Amino acid sequence: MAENKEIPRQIAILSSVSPSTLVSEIIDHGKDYVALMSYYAGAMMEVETKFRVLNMEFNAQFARNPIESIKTRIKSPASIYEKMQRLGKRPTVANIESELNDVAGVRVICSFLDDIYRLADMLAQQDDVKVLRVKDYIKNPKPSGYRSLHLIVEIPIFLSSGKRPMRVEVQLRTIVMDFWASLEHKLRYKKNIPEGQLMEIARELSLCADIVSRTDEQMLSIRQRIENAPD
Ligand code: 0O2
Repeated sequence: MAENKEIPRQIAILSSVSPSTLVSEIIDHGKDYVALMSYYAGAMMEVETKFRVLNMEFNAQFARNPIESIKTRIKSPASIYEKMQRLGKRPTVANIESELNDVAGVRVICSFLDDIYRLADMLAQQDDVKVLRVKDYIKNPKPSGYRSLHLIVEIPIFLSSGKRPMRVEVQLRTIVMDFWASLEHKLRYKKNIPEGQLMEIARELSLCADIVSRTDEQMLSIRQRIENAPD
């Protein structure tokens, strides 16, 4: 996500692609590509609406919002092209749909740690949602320190020609996890960090992730103590 902050990297990627290859892909498949992206946008909107409905219902029941904010994005053509190259696949419309799970992305920023799992369960229980994969980077953080719960879900969209299942990547994280990931993402794409400092910076970022993660646990514990206090 945050595609707009990656413009220099995307330009670099595009300039490394043979212009004739790229142009011929776009000319031959441009209309199909645009149609596919519109299907992903539809699926992304469906998933976003599901979370907004859950947030509203939760608020009515418990007088608090489990969701702080929701961000959505469609992967940019340059990022799609880069990922297809990394996978060693031609970036045809059919290959993009079969190989990539994260063309449509929905990021749900939650207030508390337990909200993440509650919302993920509530989404998974809906009978038009199929959970294809779960990656729990909260229980198993990445070496960088990155924490979030990732789900790949399949959801139908209804077109004039009928029903079409589409895949969407959902990332659920707390405000604290999002704060860390956003800053780390910005730092990671700074190209001018001397090689010698990279290891040290990575180690410090990972330590920061541990510290902010403890804040999440403490905030949850404080909320639970307040909820359980006698009126
Ligand atoms: P963007 O711009 O964020 O969308 P997969 O193809 O899903 O099997 P992949 O792509 O390696 O495998 O998925 P992974 O690592 O489970 O999740 C990828 C996404 O998670 C990234 O998207 C980031 O959004 C986020 N992410 C993963 N690791 C880190 C990390 O160390 N730091 C930060 N800040 N974010 C991370 P992309 O592809 O980078 O693009």
